[in-house]
Amino acid sequence: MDKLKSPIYVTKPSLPDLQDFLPYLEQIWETKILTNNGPFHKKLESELSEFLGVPYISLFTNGTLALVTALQVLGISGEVITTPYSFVATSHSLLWNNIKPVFVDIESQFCNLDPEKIEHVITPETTAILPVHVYGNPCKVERIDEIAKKYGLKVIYDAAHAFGVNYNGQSICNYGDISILSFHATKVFNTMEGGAIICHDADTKKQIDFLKNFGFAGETTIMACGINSKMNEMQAAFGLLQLKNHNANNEKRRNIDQLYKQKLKEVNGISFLAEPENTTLNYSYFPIFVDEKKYGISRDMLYEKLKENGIYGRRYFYPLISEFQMYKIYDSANPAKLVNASAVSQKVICLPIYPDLDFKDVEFITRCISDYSCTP
Ligand code: T4K
Repeated sequence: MDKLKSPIYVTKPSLPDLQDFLPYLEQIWETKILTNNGPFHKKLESELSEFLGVPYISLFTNGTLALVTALQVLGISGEVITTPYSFVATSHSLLWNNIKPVFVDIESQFCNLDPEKIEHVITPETTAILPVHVYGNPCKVERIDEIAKKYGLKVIYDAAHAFGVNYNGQSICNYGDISILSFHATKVFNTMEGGAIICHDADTKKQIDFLKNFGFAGETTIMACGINSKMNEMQAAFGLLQLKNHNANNEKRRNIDQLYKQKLKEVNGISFLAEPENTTLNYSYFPIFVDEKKYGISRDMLYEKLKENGIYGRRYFYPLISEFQMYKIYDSANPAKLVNASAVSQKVICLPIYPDLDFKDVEFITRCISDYSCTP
């Protein structure tokens, strides 16, 4: 089999044309407005609000600080129910707020927090639920909402993977009390680093804007112990250009997703996620799941063999958050209670997917995978 000329990584960020960025830079150089709610920041907030169909959005330096601030603005404390199957930033945001994470298992269909396991772990200390729309597939939002209402809990969605995802004809970010997005280089919409909080009312947005600017509520007034997590003007200008290309990029991702599915559907022991109903996806990740018995070699052996061929997939999310030393101390981190998450985490490889990924490369990747298959 032919070797690749250059490695293929799990993702490659999309960039606007450099020529198109220059006028934005010239404006920044001319005005000397570099940050603190400048014109590009304001414009990106307004364009994103319209593009996504969300009422209020506040831009951040990154998704992690957006999460930390989302918890603060809602006054979350005590215990929060969350998923172990995510990037570690999800749980870290709780620890930064002195909140105890309570891990609950996932459902295996879409790898999201299983709402049916939430009620068993609610205690008088529980104040909120922090689910993740893993790989951009919507959580069971109606059921989560129902449970939250019954127990008077807040819901903060980590929608870091879910930029542009619509569910039942509206942005997935409109569900819950608050959602956060990540605009990191590896995400479908990137501002190099970046993130956002989406909320439902003007007053919450105002409080968030105070919190991301040290807590200043005027020149001489501090309303809380805020932090500095404002997006700067270069990032915001970059984001304005990125937005123009988003739909075309999403279409390219969709085609790659279809090609993977077509090429891998016959490979014994390799499965992928079904498409959720009533959902417009963003094709941010392409996870496959390796059933060692049927496939013939383990997930890790396939992962290494792909690397030998220059294909750098990622095992998102292995290890589970609950398996990291700092989280093992919690009762809820016991693997016996996280059966689905543990199993999925041992099987997953996210294959490369990004708009500029060549169809020939997708075919090469799928050939590498089918060549290692072995029928029992
Ligand atoms: N919640 C969830 C559910 C998340 O997944 C994340 C972040 C967050 C919250 C926090 O949001 P942020 O604070 O990050 O905005 C990456 C990202 O760093 C992280 O943003 C992301 N999730 C996580 C799932 O993946 P790594 O350590 O796997 O990234 P890295 O640097 O190995 O990049 C992967 C590949 O992408 C590289 O092999 C090559 C390519 N790449 C990467 C970068 C950074 C590029 O081509 N150019 C680049 O600039 O964590």
